[in-house]
Amino acid sequence: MDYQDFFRIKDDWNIKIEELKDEQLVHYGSNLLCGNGYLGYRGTLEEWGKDEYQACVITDTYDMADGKWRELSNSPNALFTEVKVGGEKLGDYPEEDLMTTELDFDYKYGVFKRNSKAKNSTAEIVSERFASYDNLHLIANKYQLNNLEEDEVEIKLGIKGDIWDLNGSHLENFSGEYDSQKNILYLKANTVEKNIDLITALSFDFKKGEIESLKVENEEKSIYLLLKIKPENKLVKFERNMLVYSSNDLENPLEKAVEAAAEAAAEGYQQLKQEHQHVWDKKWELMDIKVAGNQLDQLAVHFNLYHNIIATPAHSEFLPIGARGLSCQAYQGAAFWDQEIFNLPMFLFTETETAKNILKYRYHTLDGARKKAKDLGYDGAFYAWISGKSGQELCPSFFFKDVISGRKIRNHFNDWQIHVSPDISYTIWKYYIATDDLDFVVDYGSEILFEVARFLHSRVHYNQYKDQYEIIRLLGPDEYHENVDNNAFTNYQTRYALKKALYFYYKMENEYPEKLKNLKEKIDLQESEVTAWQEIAEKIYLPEPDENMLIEQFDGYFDLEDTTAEVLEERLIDKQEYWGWPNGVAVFTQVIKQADVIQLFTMHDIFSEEVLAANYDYYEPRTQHGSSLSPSQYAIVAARLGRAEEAYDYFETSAFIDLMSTNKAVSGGTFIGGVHTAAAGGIWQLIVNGFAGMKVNRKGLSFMPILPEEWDSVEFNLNYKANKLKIKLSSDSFTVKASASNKNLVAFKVEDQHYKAAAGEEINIKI
Ligand code: IFM
Repeated sequence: MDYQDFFRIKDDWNIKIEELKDEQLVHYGSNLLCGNGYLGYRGTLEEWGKDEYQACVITDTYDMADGKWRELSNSPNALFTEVKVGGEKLGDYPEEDLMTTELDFDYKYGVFKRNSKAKNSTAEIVSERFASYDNLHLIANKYQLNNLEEDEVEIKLGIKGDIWDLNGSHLENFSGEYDSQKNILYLKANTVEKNIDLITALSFDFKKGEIESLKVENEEKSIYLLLKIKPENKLVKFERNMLVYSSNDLENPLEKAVEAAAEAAAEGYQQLKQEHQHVWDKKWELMDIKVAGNQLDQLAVHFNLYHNIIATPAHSEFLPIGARGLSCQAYQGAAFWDQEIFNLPMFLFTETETAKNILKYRYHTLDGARKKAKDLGYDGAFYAWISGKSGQELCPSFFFKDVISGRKIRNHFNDWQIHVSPDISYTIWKYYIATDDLDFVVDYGSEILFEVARFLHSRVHYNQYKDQYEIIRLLGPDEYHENVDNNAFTNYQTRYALKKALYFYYKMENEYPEKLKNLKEKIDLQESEVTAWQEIAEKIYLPEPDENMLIEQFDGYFDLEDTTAEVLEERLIDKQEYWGWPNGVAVFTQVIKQADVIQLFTMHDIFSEEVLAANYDYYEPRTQHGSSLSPSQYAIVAARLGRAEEAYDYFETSAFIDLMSTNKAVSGGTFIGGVHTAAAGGIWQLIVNGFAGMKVNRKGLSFMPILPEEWDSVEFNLNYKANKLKIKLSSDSFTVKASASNKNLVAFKVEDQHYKAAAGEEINIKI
């Protein structure tokens, strides 16, 4: 497959789609998403509707419409537009051959542009929009009709409530109004389950063209204006603003939406855009990664960084990052382990406050995790596999269906995939060593650490014959093998989580005895529990490298049929078949869905290079990369092994998952399309932890740089313990420049040498 089948490169930040392909509509909608962590407006044309996957996903609107999936709701579409020129329809409708369209997306500022030319006349539609970072509730749009040969243009614009929903319609009780004084329309509705009010408002302002008549049309779920316009110098041009507020945002969302719509109209598109760009400029100062020597890769890096940023509700400490961000309703707009292990690291070393917010979200959802533990007969906090706002488990027990028999499949992601809890503890530790923010750990993190330790205590089994603790009946990162015992990744994570809980318990005992006392009272923590954590941490079974240096992914893995994903592919009766539990083609084989032992290596620096190499060589041919999380982790280990070109191949696989739509949009009958935000976050890790070889642990900050030959250099920024560093890596040099505003000397290691960078100092190292 060639990238040009999907897009063209315009420059380092912009892609171009020269001709729309009907079969790529899902893909455009997701990839060309305007978003800001509050909303995600899919990359669709103004005349499109639900058949073209038009949707605008709104954060914090969890609701269940079909009795099964609790997911984010979509807002009605206030950018809807239908045009008739001289009585003839004008627009680029799939399967109607009226126009040709070129799309352009700017990943620097999240600006979507279209340029459509009529086939049978000189008319053009040109429009542009962005989801503002200055006012998160706003999408600003300018829309223009050019070269009109006719004197009469009819425009239907307004707010369309009939939109694409994945699992049932979330809104009811629609009522719309038009305020002719202010030129503002609004549509009010509420969600069907939780009764959240959702207001969509629209202000507009004609800049060219005279409104000759205006009629309001109310439909069941929509409100429109039918306008007759006289073009001015063959032009019609208007600006408009879509505003969305919900009753979860504030008490009177209607008043606010109307007020904000009027304010936006008064400011005008250009001014709004400048304010929005200013916020992005500040973000890119911290988060940009510059790749020299390959413009396609640079563009792909920008694409991925952009999507990781807009998926993240940085404005709130109460909301999760969805596995598909706000690109659609798939994966319920909810957090998986992806959030801490894939999305967060980029923020941790750039926009640290956002990393803190993400962890605070886990603090605020402790009750949901406690409930899950209790419901399943455990103690402490068992974090949801799929976590929405409350933290209660959103993962339905029946997720996939057997596409051959049509019968539903009981998956155990919700009760056996336990590593999400220690993954959160792991990340609290990483946050602590990268920021020295002990206050956060004492005030928030410690409660999570203790409750997770408690959960793990109640989840492990003591094997009296071996005098060791084991974890039976679980699934690790590789989701094709459910119901296994002693998944290496999970067992190592468990020990880690227990040790970090103990570390902070004793630290607080010494340094914050009063706070520890209060917390112990709050969660009724007993000394005997802490003693037990110590014992489990010492005696938990940790699969060690065997005589071939191999770590067994779980008990008995090496006894399974040894084959490859390609062979299994041929055994499929139906291409859509689910490969995992209980009897999918991979279950009784060594073929794994995603990095598992390799995931352990990217997160724990405790194994020798020999062990890394042996396991990489073993597991790599057996990994299907059926999860978008997988390639970035293989790339990191490949880079650590000095295999720059293999790492680069995995970079390409990971970076283009969405750009070239390589992952399936439907699995086991369930829609799983949309932007793969973990892969997007994985690109940052792959470059920083892989090619630059950055590690941050108690020993400090270190790098093992290696550059693929396709690139001349890579540059990125780090925020490490509140000091800023600019890093530049080329094939023979590694440069660290400490910001002049740094308060401390920054110590770091490159390969085997130690360095210290004073404020303003630049250190060039030959590699
Ligand atoms: O969390 C992942 C999991 O590891 C693989 N399946 C998809 C989930 C969401 O991205």
